[in-house]
Amino acid sequence: MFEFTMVIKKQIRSLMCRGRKKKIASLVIILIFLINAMFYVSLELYNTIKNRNKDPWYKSLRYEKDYVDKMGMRVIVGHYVGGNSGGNLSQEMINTNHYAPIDGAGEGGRPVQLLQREIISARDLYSLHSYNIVVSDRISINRSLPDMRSESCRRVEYDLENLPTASVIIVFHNEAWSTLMRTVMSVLLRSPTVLLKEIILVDDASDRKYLGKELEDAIENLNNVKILRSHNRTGLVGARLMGARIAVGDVLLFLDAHCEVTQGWIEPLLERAGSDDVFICPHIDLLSDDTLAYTKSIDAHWGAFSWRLHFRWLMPSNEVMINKSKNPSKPYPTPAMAGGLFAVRKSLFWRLGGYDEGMVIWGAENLELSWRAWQCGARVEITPCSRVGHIFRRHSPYKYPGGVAKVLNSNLARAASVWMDEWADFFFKFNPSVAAIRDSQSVGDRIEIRKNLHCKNFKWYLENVWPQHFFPTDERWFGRIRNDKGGCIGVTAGTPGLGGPASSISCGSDLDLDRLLVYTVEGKVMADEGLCLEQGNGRAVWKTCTENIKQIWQQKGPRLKTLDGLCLTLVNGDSEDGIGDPLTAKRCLNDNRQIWHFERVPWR
Ligand code: LR7
Ligand code: MN
Repeated sequence: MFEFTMVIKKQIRSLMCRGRKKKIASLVIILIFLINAMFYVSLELYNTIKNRNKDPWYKSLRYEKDYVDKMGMRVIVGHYVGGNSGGNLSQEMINTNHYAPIDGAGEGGRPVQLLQREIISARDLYSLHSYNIVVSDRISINRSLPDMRSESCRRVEYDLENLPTASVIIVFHNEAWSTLMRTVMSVLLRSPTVLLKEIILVDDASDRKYLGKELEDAIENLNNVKILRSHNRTGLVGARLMGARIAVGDVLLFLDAHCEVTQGWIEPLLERAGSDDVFICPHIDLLSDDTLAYTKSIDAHWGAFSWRLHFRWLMPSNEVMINKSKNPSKPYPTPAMAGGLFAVRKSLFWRLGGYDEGMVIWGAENLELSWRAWQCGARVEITPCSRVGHIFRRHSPYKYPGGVAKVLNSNLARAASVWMDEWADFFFKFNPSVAAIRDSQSVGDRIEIRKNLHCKNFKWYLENVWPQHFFPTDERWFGRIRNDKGGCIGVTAGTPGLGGPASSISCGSDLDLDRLLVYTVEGKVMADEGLCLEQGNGRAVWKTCTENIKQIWQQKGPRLKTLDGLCLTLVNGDSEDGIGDPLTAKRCLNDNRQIWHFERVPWR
């Protein structure tokens, strides 16, 4: 009996031992796996942390100008660097559609993050479109987006039966397949069928293979989606006109080819466009060029332009802000539109002269259209209730035949010479490269339109549509303000649109816009981009022009005095010649650092 139990015990022990060995073996395997996983995770973590404080990877690419404006909003870069359209990528890479959606990626407008190793190929492909194509290709063309409207906008009810119908026109040149199709699908998914007559795609001579038959196959089964092709590269104006000519809807509704519309986007546009005297724009939100995340853009903004005629988003006038807070769902006026996204009754579009067909490729047509609208009896407005996302790009991915400067300058020259009167002289005087090609542009037919429509002049436009403008006028002083010690008041190169500390800078030549200032009757010292000299805490600063009394500098003899009696002073800094020294407001003394010489420069 005892023997027997011993044997059993022994067997159990050996069984257990065998079990233990196995257990140990599996434990070792698990441990090896865990160590490996931990190593991988910490490597990823290390990389993320290492990169967190660094600029995102695409910052290493070349851009010409800052593209964030004073409100921290992305703006269109006025002077694009023409793209290299893919540089040394293979033809196969450039011409193939790599759309391969991953379940859930980017849904709800959320960002898509890539792994460290994927970023490398994304970076190589970035130059193709100037946005992250790898990310775009992972997001479903039918992705969901949240309702971006404010409470008050959601409450507005529309009588769909009585709204005019829309022809949505989307022009493109070498757009990515996924962004183009996502634009189309977002319109189809979020527009009531009774309102959407058709979507017209206009291909502006793209040479990417996937935009041929593959695109046609993709839209074949979609209702009312057509495609037109321009065989020569005409530019966005020519392409939009092609679409507009065949449109059958009551309203023309233009979109760029990398947009996504959100819930309820079309009703407010059509309701307002029905009135026949307005070009109505949606509120434009941001689609990240890196992650394609949908983010709301700042609530109150309107469009205008700098002395160099670069489009800018600015803070609307006080009057508009007050009206907006009383009536948050109402459309509000804007001096200029960004250009890509707007609706207009077809009859009004043609009555006011369509577009200037002499404008090639890209640029300035948005200002021309805005001036023409306002000056010829119509309006340009933004409705806060229609929200559309757009991918803002830092530089242009496509080629500019003849060079980007020539293209943009010739378009600007056309717009300015037809609509800006004395301010065209101002623009040409300080932009000699544009003036040089002014005479090569024939704009007779456009001037004819202005005459026939009995349009108002540019002075009327500035005074009535944009009274807060920062351009010189006959009532305003214009020139350089030089300190007795040397150096002039000016915005230091590199001061961001948000403003920054003010110092004196070298005085430059008479044609140097960076040194030239407007001094207004009420005492504001204005520079280009709508920056005003403001009495700060300790140091004078450049800030967006507002009603703030700290922006008033009264001219008392050779001094500039704040309302509390302090004198604008060039602080004694490190310099010999006064250049680079900070500006501040100080107790008035007998000091030539408080003496300013006003050197007038004719503004036109
Ligand atoms: O030769 C061309 N042919 C084209 O068909 C050049 C461009 N295009 C297409 C292009 O594929 C795109 O769909 O035209 C559309 C606009 O070109 P983008 O996206 O390169 O322009 P953008 O968004 O940088 O620039 C803005 O300013 C332009 C000035 O000409 C146009 O008015 C754009 O429509 C306009 N975009 C917007 O207003 C979107 C909101 C941006 C803001 C703020
Ligand atoms: Mn665009």
